[in-house]
Amino acid sequence: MSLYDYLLTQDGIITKESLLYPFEERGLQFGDGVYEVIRIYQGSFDLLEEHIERLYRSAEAIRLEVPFAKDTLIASLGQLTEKNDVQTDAKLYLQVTRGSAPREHSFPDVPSNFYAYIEPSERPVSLLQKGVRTILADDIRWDLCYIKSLNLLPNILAKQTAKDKGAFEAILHKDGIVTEGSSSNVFIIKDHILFTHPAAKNILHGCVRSRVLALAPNTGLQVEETAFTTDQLLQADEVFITSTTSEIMPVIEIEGKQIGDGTPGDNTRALQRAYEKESGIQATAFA
Ligand code: PSZ
Repeated sequence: MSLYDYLLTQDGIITKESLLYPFEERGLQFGDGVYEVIRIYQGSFDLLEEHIERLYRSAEAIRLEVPFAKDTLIASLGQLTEKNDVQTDAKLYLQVTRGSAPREHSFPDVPSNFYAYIEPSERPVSLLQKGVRTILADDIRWDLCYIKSLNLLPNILAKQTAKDKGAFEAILHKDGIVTEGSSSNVFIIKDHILFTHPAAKNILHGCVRSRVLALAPNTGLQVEETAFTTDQLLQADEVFITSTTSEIMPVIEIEGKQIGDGTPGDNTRALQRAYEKESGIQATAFA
């Protein structure tokens, strides 16, 4: 048995090797489903209710039933961490798909498939300290990116292009307006004002994004949920991206152009510290 070998399904907790999906699974054939990634710090979930709320919103938006009531799901995820004896920093992946049935585009009359599993996941401490390089890419996705759907081809292609160019993330823009990253939300700071794209239908409403917006006034920043252009992005005093596993990740370069003096800015650092405190992280990356 390896670390964290148990997963949760609609039929209870089983071992990973006993999960057998039929070849006609709608997640596999259509990407017909939704998912979540939830942070675990030292065995405890972070932002659990926020992620569960978003899961149900995503599922409802594609007329998909989650095969648990919310409180049952939260309790079962707790049992999963206990069964796996999770003590470390980790992440939980969960997905719901429209079940297994002979391949036809329209909905089958079968139950949803659900699974959730846990993997060890260390905080990217060195990158959080130094910051990351990014590229720009066209946002070629559909209109409903607030749905955390399994259809991630444009995101995957943008991320691979970033990786090929030695960058950590691709910052997406539509007609010159920055939307979000391939797997993150994007923020800029200009003259002590924090800007990020509004929580509209064309971006994912990140759980870390919400926490950052709540913490920002305490660090002396004014908050504006207003979209900005790629020019404003490149001219910003500070830039960072956020996600469950990347937390608040400073961006020090975009398309080879340095942001500020090329090191993480003071406001970003203050937010990173506030974030660690808020999520109950014990070992600080910013001593
Ligand atoms: O482990 C990883 O690489 C993760 S865990 C979460 C993400 C990546 N990304 C989530 C995400 C996203 O996929 C898009 C398109 N926009 C924003 C985010 C940030 O969402 P939260 O803050 O909820 O993780």
